[in-house]
Amino acid sequence: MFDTLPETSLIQPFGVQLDLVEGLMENPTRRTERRASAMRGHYNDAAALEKIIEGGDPVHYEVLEVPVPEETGHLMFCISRLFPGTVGDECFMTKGHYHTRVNTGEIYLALRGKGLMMMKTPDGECRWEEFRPGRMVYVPPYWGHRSINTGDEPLVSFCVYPGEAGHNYGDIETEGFPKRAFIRDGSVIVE
Ligand code: PAN
Ligand code: ZN
Repeated sequence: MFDTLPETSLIQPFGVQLDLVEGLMENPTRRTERRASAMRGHYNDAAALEKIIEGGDPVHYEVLEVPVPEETGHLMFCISRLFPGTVGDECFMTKGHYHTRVNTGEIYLALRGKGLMMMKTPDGECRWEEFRPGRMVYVPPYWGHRSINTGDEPLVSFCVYPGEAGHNYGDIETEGFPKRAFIRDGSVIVE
């Protein structure tokens, strides 16, 4: 009945309840959290980050998932909740990554809060798109991506990406992104 697709596992269909008001996955089977201490090396003001770590090392963001096989044909999906705040005057953000399989894209649907999806290519081209509830952002293949919370409530987004994508954090750690987002005099500045 099917063409041969040897590397794709057959699993049972399932549904997952999302709370679109709070921006929560109600029954995730995996929760990954990153605390401030996981963000060393990413912010402009390293001393300000150390103060936040010394002050209790709060959760910076969390990722809620019901994992499926990380294989071609499957679609990974998750909800990420990035808390509001600044390190110095730089907005809280995720580490960011390229996909290990660089020719895989991703769809983000913003559910709650306000922010930016910052994207870059390996040769340094940089673009960003606004996140606000109901807005979808398409991250094309090859683009590294990082979420940034520019608001004062959690930035919640739902994302979907190919099962085989994988995450490459090392290259972003080395390269950084050409642009950052700051709050200055109450306004969001990207520079
Ligand atoms: C997302 C991200 C999630 C957390 O699921 O993994 O928002 O960001 P970091 O992975 O950069 O810590 C995604 O882009 N997956 O491919
Ligand atoms: Zn991704």
